Amino acid sequence: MAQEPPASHYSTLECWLGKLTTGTPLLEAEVKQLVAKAREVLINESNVQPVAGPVTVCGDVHGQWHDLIELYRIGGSAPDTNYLFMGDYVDRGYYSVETVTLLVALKVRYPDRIFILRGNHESRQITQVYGFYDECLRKYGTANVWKYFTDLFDYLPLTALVDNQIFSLHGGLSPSVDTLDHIRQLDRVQEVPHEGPMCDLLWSDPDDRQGWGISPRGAGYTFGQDISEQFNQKNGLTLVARAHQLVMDGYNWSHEMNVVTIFSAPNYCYRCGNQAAIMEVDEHLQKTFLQFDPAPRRGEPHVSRRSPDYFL
Ligand SMILES: [Mn+2]
Repeated sequence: MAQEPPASHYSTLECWLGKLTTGTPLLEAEVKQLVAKAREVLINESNVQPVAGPVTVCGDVHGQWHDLIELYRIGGSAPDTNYLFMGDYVDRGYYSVETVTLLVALKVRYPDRIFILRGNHESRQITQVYGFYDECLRKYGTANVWKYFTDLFDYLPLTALVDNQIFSLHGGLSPSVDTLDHIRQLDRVQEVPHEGPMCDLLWSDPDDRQGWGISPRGAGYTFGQDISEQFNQKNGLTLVARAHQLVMDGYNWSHEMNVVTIFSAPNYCYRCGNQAAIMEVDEHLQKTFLQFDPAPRRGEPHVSRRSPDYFL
């Protein structure tokens, strides 16, 4: 049996969570400590991490910390609600530091209640282009915090399996992966490769065309309903739940309900006008979608496409 952590472990984490839930970044030395604790938790998780229902499944957050707090308000706080986040915590939004630090701290505080998978943005290469690297430099003055987190990202599980039925991951299926056992055998502790099974799981998208297709993203593949049906049948699954694509209602069924896309960044990039959603899965695997709009940010008027009378 694993050794109980000392009481100071919890009081330190509670202190950090107090800061992080009010939007205060941790000090660089605190991030270093947090990441070391997180590595010890994540290294023991599987590439296909088992998750028990009830659990609330979430898609991309992309540095929209205010909206992550709104997600918690709507979905319920940890540890009363169990969460499974399917990647893309950083980049695009302006609060990647606050967002990823909060999620990692929750993971360390409640390791059996919160699960965080790897998205294609949890990568050294992508974060140098889309915002997280620059944000770390701006907020800390050095790239150390970026280095701590991107080193940690190598340990994030690639996929999860909810009650042996719902296969969850950031992107989608891979032509080089037929079975969950194949995924379990991958060596995931590395930068996201440019091709191959690990890349595909984080980059692929479902498509209306049958079979495998070339992805316009330049990584991963597109896969048709025939592929989803075969994969679900072969692995005894009822559903593939994934994120990675902006969908205007926050969730979108495809492939005759073999696949669902969940996107949890409302008004993505502060201009897309989309709703966000999360998917509650109960102990009988019944699914309920909760949609939400952007949270007001300090110093800005709350402008929502859906409820223009909010500020009248
Ligand atoms: Mn993505």
